Amino acid sequence: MNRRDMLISGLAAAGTSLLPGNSNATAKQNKMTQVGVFPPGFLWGAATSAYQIEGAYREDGKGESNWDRFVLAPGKIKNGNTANVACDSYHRYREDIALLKALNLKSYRFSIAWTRIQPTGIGAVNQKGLDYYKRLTDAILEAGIRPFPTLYHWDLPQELEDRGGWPNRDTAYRYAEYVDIVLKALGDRINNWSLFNESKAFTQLSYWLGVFAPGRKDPLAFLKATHTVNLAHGLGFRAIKAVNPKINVGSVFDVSPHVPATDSDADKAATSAMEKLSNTWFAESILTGEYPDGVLPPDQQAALLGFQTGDDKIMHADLDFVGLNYYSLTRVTATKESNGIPGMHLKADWAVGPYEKTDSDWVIYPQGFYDILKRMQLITGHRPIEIAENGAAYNNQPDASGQIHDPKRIEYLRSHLNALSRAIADGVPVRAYHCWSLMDNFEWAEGYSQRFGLTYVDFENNQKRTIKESGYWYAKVAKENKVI
Ligand code: GCO
Repeated sequence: MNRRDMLISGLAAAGTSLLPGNSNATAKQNKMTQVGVFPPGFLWGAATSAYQIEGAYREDGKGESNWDRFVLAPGKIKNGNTANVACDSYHRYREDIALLKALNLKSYRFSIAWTRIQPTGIGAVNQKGLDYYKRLTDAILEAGIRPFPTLYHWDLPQELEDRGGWPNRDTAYRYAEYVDIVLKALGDRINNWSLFNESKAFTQLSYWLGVFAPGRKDPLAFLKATHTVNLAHGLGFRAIKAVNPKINVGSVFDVSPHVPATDSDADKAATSAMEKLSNTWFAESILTGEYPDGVLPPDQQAALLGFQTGDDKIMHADLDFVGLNYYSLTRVTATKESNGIPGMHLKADWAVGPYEKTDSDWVIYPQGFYDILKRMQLITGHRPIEIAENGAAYNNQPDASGQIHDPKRIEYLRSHLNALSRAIADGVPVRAYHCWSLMDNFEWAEGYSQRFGLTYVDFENNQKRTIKESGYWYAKVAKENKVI
């Protein structure tokens, strides 16, 4: 199952009249600003994550993660792939930093594997793991690039998964301890940290839909997981500030404009609820200490989440910046049957509509990038925004001369960067853009079947990296600070 086929897929193609379009206001603004031109000092980067690129899954004292375990279960990952080796970036990180340099990038978003730092997620620190991230960070800094780590990009120590994973409230406290260890070791050389990657995606896909590790299909466990993750945000935020209050702390949220499948009242109401559960359930709750109304039945909410007195204070974190990931659009339909969340009768899907799609079957909708930035600004306010991910899967292979022509990725990036520049011109304070991804890598349940990289990785032939045509194009954009 494509991991983005949220809830039940297979929505009948519906009319498009309700899709957010190019408003007149936007058209007017376009005339006044130069589309595709970015403010001076705008930061260009690329993103990866530990489990997707590092490999070395048992090296230097690393413990087992939930993904190390999950990939072994038959039928969970396309072609039975694992990330035991992945891009072998654990050993080739210098090569990968050289790629960033060749692409003229000034920010590298990577993630830290908890299991390298605390093999079981509890107690004992593995010094070799900390040393690895020190070496990596120092090499990034030497290259004149900003290190921009994410503390949690989905690879939970298996021991903690065995103890209940994110639905278990205690995991939030384990997470804060891990954050404290990492910051004490690396806080002297890294100034910007993200607490989590895509809280919505991993809680839904791991505990509700069962397509990510550990593969549970339990909507009520999912709700509990969302609350634990929100608590972990507040605890992690304060753990970092206790090490050094000057360090900037943010978190990365995956966001998508939600549109009703038809203009019926039922579809509109369903869209409003699902939109909040997806876009604001984490960001707004963390920033305000309160969950948005209109998602769960008020009289059941505390019990469903395991919300205890004082949790509003624990989960509250006045983040210094917000990371946003944008890929596609979500369409929502009201249904008769429940989707397992009390009070919710709907299904949502983002792979429908009369649009062109990427190779992973995701609808291409650049206007959605503009729309969601304007929407999220209502929640994030004055805080600087960093685009932590945006990109597309196109599976072009090397031609006879070994070059990779991927014109559709260039087109995808061009249209999305143009939309981003319009949002900035219209007042959304975005200061950085990271393309997903620096290189082809392990795409979770899709294994190696989907290539998101600016760089081609030959997984069969010694991991050879080759910059794609889109990589050269993006390098020029980064250098000139404008879309070409
Ligand atoms: C995500 C993750 C990445 C993915 C990328 C493409 O957004 O799901 O942060 O790990 O690989 O988004 O699916």
